[in-house]
Formats: sequence, C-alpha cells, structure tokens
Amino acid sequence: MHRDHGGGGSGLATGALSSPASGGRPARIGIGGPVGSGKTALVAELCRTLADELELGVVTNDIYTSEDAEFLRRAAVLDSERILAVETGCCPHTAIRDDITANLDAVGELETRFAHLELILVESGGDNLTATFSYGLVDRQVFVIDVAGGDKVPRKGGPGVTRSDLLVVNKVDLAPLVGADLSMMAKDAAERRGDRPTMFTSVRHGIGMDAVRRWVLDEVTSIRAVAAAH
Ligand SMILES: Nc1nc2c(ncn2[C@@H]2O[C@H](COP(=O)(O)OP(=O)(O)O)[C@@H](O)[C@H]2O)c(=O)[nH]1
Ligand SMILES: [Mg+2]
Repeated sequence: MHRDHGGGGSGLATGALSSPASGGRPARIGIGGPVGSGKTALVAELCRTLADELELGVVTNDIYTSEDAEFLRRAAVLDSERILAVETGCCPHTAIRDDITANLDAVGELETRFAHLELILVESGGDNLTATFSYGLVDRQVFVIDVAGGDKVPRKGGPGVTRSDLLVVNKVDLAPLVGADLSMMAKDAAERRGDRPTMFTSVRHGIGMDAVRRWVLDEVTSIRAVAAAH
C-alpha cells in the first residue's frame, strides 16, 4: 500500500483552540457509499464551510490513484498538506474495515503534522451498499447514496443504509429527472434506521447542507468531549 503525502511543507496549524469542540484527539468521521454518489463533493463542501470553525484534515481512499485527493487539492478547499491519499491497491472496503493500517497511518501522519486538528474526514474508495467502516478507524460514519441510484435503495437496506450514523441521500436535484419518489425514500429509510438520522441533499446546489454541517459540528463536539474525559 502506498500513501501520497501531498504537496510539501510542514504547514503548521493555527488557532482553533477556542473552538467549542476543543478536547482530546481529533474526531474521525468516515464518508462511505457507492462510487459516484457524491462523497468527494460532500467532503469538499464540508471543508469549505467548516474550515473557519474547525482544524480539518482529510484522508481519501482510491484503489490505484489519488484522484479524489487531487480533486480536493485542485478545489483548494484545504491546504494540500492537510489532504492525504491512501492507495488501497485492493477492494476499497478492505482498507476501511479489515486491514485499516494504511488509513490509521495516514490519520497518525495528519495528527503529527497538525497538533491542533479537531476533525479528520476519511472518504472510502466507494464500493457497493455493503461497505462500512471499522469503528477502530472512525468514530462516526456517514453513508452517501444518491437518488439516481434508484429510489428503492433505502428499502433494500444493507449495513450502510441501516447502521450508518447519518444517511445522506444526495442529488435531490435529479429526482424529477429520474422519477425518484423522495417521500417514499424518506419513509423507507426511517423504517430501516429507527432513530438514526437521514438527510436529503443536493451538494451541488447547496440544498440540505446546513443540516449536515450542524450534525458534523455536534458530533465533533460530543466525540471530543468523550475523548477528553478519558
Ligand atoms: N446533479 C448533481 N450532481 C452531483 C451532486 N453531488 C455530486 N454530483 C456529481 O456527481 C459526480 C460524482 O461525485 P463524486 O463526489 O466524485 O462522487 P464519489 O465517487 O462518491 O466521491 C460528480 O460529477 C459530481 O459533480 C449533486 O448534488 N447533484
Ligand atoms: Mg470520491
């Protein structure tokens, strides 16, 4: 497994000690879901809208490339040395669930580079509906599906849909074009997920992103409070 440590420089962290989320180690939130559902777009948008409030780092996973990391660097949502790419060289879910060593190394490298990190987002390589993160790697996981994948997906279930801490149904702007029934998706998701939240977004058009952003901030606060108490 190879890691791309990004574009040079030690990039010292600044500020953020006054954040409400101050506490122990950085919170780690995994972003999983099928290829093309909008995971990288969501990571970019979260970085863009949270960077003033939180000290952020990102780890991306791709099978043979560092395409997602390069996209994020080009989008300039964070300094490039805050973005690390893990090239899994294997089935993407293996690297986030079975052998998480390369991802833990990347997280550790970010923590070494930036002493005051508060949140590390770990994007999975994108697989199918069964890929979930080990809780040895992340504290919470977000599962991203999109309406173009079919409005039956929440009903079909699978561990990402049923057990993720937050389910994001993205690309609602495409619902009229693909004939997706959003209210049925919401009802099916609620049945499968019990109390766990589901949010409908169009990352591209900024729809629903305030709620996702607030959820992330609340989770970071509670994760770091627990970590600080131990
Ligand atoms: N129409 C629409 N396209 C989106 C939205 N979010 C992401 N996309 C597009 O979907 C494609 C895949 O997105 P990406 O973030 O790379 O997906 P990933 O494979 O899950 O990381 C890209 O062309 C994005 O621009 C959205 O809310 N609406
Ligand atoms: Mg991606």
